[in-house]
Amino acid sequence: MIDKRCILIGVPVQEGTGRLGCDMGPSAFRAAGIVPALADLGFEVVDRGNVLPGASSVITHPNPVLKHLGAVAAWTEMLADTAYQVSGEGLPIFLGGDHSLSAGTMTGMSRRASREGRDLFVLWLDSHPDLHTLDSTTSGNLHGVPMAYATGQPGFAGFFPPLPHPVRPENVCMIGLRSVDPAEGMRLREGGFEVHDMRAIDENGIVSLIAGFLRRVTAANGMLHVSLDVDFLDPGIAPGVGTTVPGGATFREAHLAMEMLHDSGLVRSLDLVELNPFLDERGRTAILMVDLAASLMGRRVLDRPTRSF
Ligand code: 4U7
Ligand code: MN
Ligand code: MN
Ligand code: MN
Repeated sequence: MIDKRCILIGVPVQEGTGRLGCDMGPSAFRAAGIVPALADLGFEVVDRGNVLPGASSVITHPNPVLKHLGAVAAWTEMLADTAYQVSGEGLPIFLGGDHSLSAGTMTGMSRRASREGRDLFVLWLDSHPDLHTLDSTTSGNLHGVPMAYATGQPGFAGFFPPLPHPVRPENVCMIGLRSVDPAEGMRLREGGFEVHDMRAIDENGIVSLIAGFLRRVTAANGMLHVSLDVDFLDPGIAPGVGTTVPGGATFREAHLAMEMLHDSGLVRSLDLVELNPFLDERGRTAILMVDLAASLMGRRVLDRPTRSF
């Protein structure tokens, strides 16, 4: 039964960030016990191991700051195919790796949705919107571009793989934003995205924000992809990430979001991204991310084991 099978795909990409270490992410998720955590919930867990991209070519672009464009394009192409295929066999969980991997996973999931005559919706839990284009990024780090690519913003054609099924910005809900660059802010204001920054969580509570979006997904009979960036969480509870931004989601806000996602029954695929085990403290960030994934997959508070680190 497809909905009782989770398929783990390790994606050791780190070319999208400015610092090394995300390539160890998939190993840290396994060491933190992601397989038994899901198996305990009654899932058949298939760990496909780590995937690798095909050979990358050198791609030149007028923006001189871009880093590893050819490599990230190759990861994107491979992951779009992988996400499409694997999502026909179970619920894929992509163990990153940096957030550039979502360029591929959203593209593949969007193709899967279209194949089923449905629309892909994306819940984006991140302190950043990752809405830079290849032209607007000033850091050149391509973990800052996947949302722009997947929603068909201009400037990717000829550099990234073609995008037959762009995600509609109206189908994207971003929660947790607190670091937005000027070019991204412009796209957020004009693009049609549903956007809730940290202040919106403070003022409304995360429940009403998530519930409102889930109602829209249900009404549209949508397929839901969740992309969870470690930096959505407050760095005080999740230090194992390259881009720490103060003032993030609390432990309970994050778990509550996951619990609501589970109850909705709408989630079809999940990215766990940006974990940098080199920067972690005794595995605590990896363990928290595994526990959040378990909450999303149905673990209830009363079943939750106490874990130390
Ligand atoms: B992440 C940034 F400038 N916007 O483009 C950039 F603030 O996947 C950060 O969300 C990108 O962690 C962060 O480099 C990408 C920066
Ligand atoms: Mn991100
Ligand atoms: Mn981020
Ligand atoms: Mn990051």
